[in-house]
Order: sequence, then C-alpha cells, then structure tokens
Amino acid sequence: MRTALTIAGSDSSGGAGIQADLKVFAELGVYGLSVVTAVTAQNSQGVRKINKVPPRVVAAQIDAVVRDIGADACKIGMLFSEQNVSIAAERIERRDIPNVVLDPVIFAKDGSRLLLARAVERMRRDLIPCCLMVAPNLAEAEELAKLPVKDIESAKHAAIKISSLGARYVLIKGGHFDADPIDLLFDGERFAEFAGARIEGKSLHGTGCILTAAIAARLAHGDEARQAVAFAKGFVASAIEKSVKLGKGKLWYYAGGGR
Ligand code: PXL
Repeated sequence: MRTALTIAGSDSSGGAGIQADLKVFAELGVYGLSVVTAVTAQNSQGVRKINKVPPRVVAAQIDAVVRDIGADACKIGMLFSEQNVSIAAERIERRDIPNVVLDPVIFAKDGSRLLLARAVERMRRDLIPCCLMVAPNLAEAEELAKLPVKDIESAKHAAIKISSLGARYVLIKGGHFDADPIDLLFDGERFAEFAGARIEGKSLHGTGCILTAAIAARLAHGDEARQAVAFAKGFVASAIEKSVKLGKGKLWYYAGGGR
C-alpha cells in the first residue's frame, strides 16, 4: 500500500492539521503516517493555546516511521518554531523523502501566528529548497516573497520569487482574491490557472490542510503535480459542500466525504 506522511500540528477541534490530513489520506486510499510538531488547544471560536513539541521528538518521530515504513509522499503543515523548520529540512534531505508538499502555515483564521516570525526566514532558506511544491495562500505568499500580493499579476511575481528559493512548483491559493478564486501553479517556466467557483456561506476550517494532504495523497499514487492539483481542487470543493457546522463559532468542519 502507498504511504503518505504528514508533519504538522494537532488540532483539538479535528478539522485542520494532523487530524484533517489523516482523514484525507484514508479517504484517498493511502496509509497515513503522522509526525506531530505542536499541540494546539482550539475550537470553533479560536486558538486558545499552542504547545510546541521539542525538535528532538519531531526528529525521532520522522526517523521511526521513515526508516522502517517509508513515505511515498509527505505533506508539511504547521511547524511553529525555527528549530522545527530546520529539523524537517534536515530529515527530508537525510532520509531522501520524495514528493514533499509544503503548506507554509503562518496564520490561523483567527489571526494567531502558527509560525513564529523568525522561523519564516529559515523556511525560505532551508526548507523550501527541499520541497517539490510550496502552496501558500495570499498572506503567506506575501511573507515568503516579501512582496505585496493583491491580484493575479502580483501573485505571479510572488510565485516567481518563491520558485527562485528552490521549490520545483509553487501553487498560490487564490481563495482570498477579491474577484474569482483562482489558484496559480508555476512550474518554473509556465503558469497553469485553476479556476474555482466561490462556495458562499461556509468558512471551512483547514481548507489549506485538506488541499495539500489531497495533493500529497495523489502524488503518492503516482500522479504528476498538475494532475494532483486538479484532483485536489475538486476534492476540496466537495469537502466544503459536505462540511458540517459545529460549535458556537463561525467555522465549518471537514467531516470526511471529500470525494
Ligand atoms: O489551517 C491552518 C492550520 C494548520 N494546522 C493546524 C491548525 C491550523 C489552523 O488553525 O490549527 C494545527
């Protein structure tokens, strides 16, 4: 059976992070391995507390599963600290982990920082060069490219700059464009555009996690990057449609059923 590894934070409310990734992997028929980088206490109303997992424990989790079972693809989400960024980069290189998709999780929907400011520089320098694909949203693209991103033109500039940091593909998630939500995939030479309809009324928690986990699952099955992105876009649209309203806040939750 194909395997996919998630290196990400735990979300106590179960809709994002490790919990979302494992649901997606199961649904897409890959065996899910998981390395926890931080433990968040959160619910539909916001992030209450973040506890980081010590870097040596992150490294030990990666070593344990990759040496023994091996990963056909890997998705990286919340890392929180600069030490965790470095450990992830170092182990990906040392263990030769293939098909790495980085969701550079910087902010939660309530604005909480899920990656410390000083860790962003290290992500640019050490981690992005180890990745097959980096998939920032507009705010994350601004931080990684150090450029304002407001529209498709500026998103393309940011993609080119992030690509020059060393990732083979850059996927800019345009869900927050004022106009239509368009995702842009840059392969170092050309852009492919993935249009999607905005699904009104449901703010799905963990959308970026679900998208990148689905991309990693499809890469584990052997898809090319472009095919994997096209599939994952449809998967997220269906996950939004089937999402459920839980808790007293404004968020909707992924309950499986992306297909
Ligand atoms: O959706 C971003 C995200 C990723 N990972 C974890 C999170 C969140 C958002 O809250 O908690 C663990």
